[in-house]
Amino acid sequence: ATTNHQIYGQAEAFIRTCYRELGKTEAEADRRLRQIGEEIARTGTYAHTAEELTHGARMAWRNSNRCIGRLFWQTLEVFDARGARTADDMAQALFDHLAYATNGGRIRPAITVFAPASGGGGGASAGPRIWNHQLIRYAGYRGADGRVIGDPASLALTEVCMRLGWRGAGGPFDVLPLVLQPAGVKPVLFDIPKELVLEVKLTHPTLSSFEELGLRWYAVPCVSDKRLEIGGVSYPAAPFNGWYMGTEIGARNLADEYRYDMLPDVAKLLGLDTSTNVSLWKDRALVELNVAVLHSYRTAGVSIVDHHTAAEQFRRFEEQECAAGRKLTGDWTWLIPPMSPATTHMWNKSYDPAIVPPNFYDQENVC
Ligand code: HEM
Ligand code: NRG
Repeated sequence: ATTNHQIYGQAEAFIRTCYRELGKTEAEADRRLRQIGEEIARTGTYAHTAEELTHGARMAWRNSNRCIGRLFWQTLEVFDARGARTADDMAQALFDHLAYATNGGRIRPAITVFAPASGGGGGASAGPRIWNHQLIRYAGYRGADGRVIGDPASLALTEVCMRLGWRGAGGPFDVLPLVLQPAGVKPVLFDIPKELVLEVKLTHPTLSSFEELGLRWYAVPCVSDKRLEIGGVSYPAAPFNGWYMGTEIGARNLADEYRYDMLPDVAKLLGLDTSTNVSLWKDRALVELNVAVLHSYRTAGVSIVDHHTAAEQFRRFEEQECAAGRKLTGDWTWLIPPMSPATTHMWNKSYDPAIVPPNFYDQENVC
């Protein structure tokens, strides 16, 4: 359990930095901290102003050590959904988020922040939770023969959804429903309206038979199972999105043996010799699959970044942070892309893995 003293200490560190970055005076920070001190003494916690919430969420993105996309941290749109009480309120806020973020394919980074958890005074609450890993993700079903149809990463959540009454079509790309749990009550399922789920069918710029693989992916990656912590206050439901880096889809989701495992099929399409490692069939299939992902998103007018451009943008972020007098932190193992990592500048560097608040944290799965 966190003590009032600890919360105040974290609030103070946050408010001082936040107010300095926002160009406010020391006197304003002092005044606000007296108010926060009283509120914590009275209730065991405190509520952020809209301005603190917005800048705090942007700082959390800036501090996300695993994220190569941080150059754009100041453009994050922050939706304040702390007032959402029911599962219906939550669903509406998330539908609005998806519509804003998708924007017809010109994806806009955004976060929706639901009510905080509260440790203290007026009744402790673990806060609301979203059971989905991402707002949009494909179901995974285990067939009678033991093989998986769809995304094996979704097997557990798919089972939970079916136990709660959901019936999937049983295909490889069925979008899972939202599983939304307001504080202290049971979760409720919501199908996401089709018009809010933009998807891209995968084609290859020169191999016309590629589309026969029937591959597709969704436009908006929106991670919904992290806990956002700002100034000692925890927000267990705070889904955020940016756009994809192509390798996330082409080198992991569709390529990993424990995900869609498509490299053998792509290699066959390319006529490669899969009987020996030295043909480098996996590497060649990987390149063409990733070419197809980038080509398809571009052609469809859906925002996406290749890993070389993303690395250049991250280098500019490094320079920007240095110029702002802030220490850069990062997780090298996550920052390097899963294809051709040695072609990026990150390869030959090391990064300080310190965790600086505000930030996004792993939390226990609900299911
Ligand atoms: C992780 C790119 C926006 C926070 C990542 C990863 C990539 C990435 C490639 C590694 C994912 C993996 O290996 O599974 C991008 C791009 C963005 C973007 C291209 C475009 C704008 C954002 C935004 C936020 C954010 C808006 C938060 C406000 C994070 C966090 C992680 C992460 C917390 C770690 C996720 C985890 O632990 O699973 N990002 N990102 N990113 N990003 Fe970003
Ligand atoms: N690798 C995951 C998504 C993780 C977050 N990636 C982003 N985040 N691009 C996948 O679905 O492949 N973002 O906020 O843009």
